This record gives sequence, C-alpha cells and structure tokens, in this order.
Amino acid sequence: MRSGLLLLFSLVGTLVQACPSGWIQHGERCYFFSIVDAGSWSEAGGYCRNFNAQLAEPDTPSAVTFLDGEVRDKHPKQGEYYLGGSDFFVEGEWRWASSLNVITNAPWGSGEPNDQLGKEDCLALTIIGYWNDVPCNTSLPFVCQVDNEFSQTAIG
Ligand code: GN1
Ligand code: CA
Repeated sequence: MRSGLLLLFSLVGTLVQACPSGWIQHGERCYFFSIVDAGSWSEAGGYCRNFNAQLAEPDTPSAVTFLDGEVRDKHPKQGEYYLGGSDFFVEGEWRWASSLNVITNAPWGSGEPNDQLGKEDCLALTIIGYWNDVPCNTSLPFVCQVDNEFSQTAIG
C-alpha cells in the first residue's frame, strides 16, 4: 500500500510538471514555436486553439525575456512569429487577444509599431527579439502558449 502510494505520487509528480512533447516550459506556461508558416494571424491562432492553446501572450517581463532568448538562440531562421496581440479595434491601442488587456510591456523595435501603409494591426516577435506590427494577412510562423500541467493540476 505504502509503496503503491509512493508510486502514485511519483507518477503525479512527473506528470504535473510536463509540457507536451515539442513544447518548451517557462514558469507555469508551455510555448510552441511553429516550424512552418500557417497563414494569417487568425489562422495561426486557429492552429493554437486546435490544440487547446492560444497565440503566445508574453505579458510579463520574464516571459518577454524568455521568448526573446528562445527566438534568438533556437529559432533564428524562421523570420517573424505571430504573438497574440493586435490593435485591430482601435488603431494604436495594442491589446492581448485573450483578455483584451492593453499591452503595457512591448519591447517594440526602433520606429515600431509603424502601421506601415496603414495596414499593420497584428503583433509579431522578430528573430532578433524585438516586436513589430505586421499586416494580419501576412503568412508567418507563430508561437502558441498553454498553461502547463503543473498550474492546471496543482490543487488536485
Ligand atoms: C518590414 O521590409 P518592409 O518595409 O516591407 C516589416 C514592417 C516593418 C518594416 C521596418 C511584413 O517591412 O512591419 O515596420 O520592415 N514588414 C513585415 O523597416 O514584417
Ligand atoms: Ca511594422
């Protein structure tokens, strides 16, 4: 019985800290950098949602720094990656898609966001870490985010 309980706890202990295979853990979130372009910002979000995830919303300094490091070190050849932010509703007012909270911690590149040709309403992480606004119909790879198992099952 005792060893059975120990086995149970050690199994739970393994499961609760895991990210899905191919995803990377940071704090209580898992991130996935897509290999291929998925299409528009909306389609990229659809891919994430198909896996019960969402486009990444790095809304803390720690998350910003982490994704910056990841994109520079491990994903340097894929151009820009969609993140889950947009100024779709009010030009110049950038919001996270899931919460509609105003984005307050954006490490915009120099001169960005520039709404080039009046057509750039979607948020992208560039391969050198800073953020840029791009047309929402640009075909780009993307970063998904999901809570890891630890934050979902910590109480259970
Ligand atoms: C890119 O290269 P160009 O001028 O077409 C970028 C814009 C940036 C601009 C900065 C799809 O546009 O968002 O503001 O560089 N376009 C894309 O010079 O990434
Ligand atoms: Ca831009």
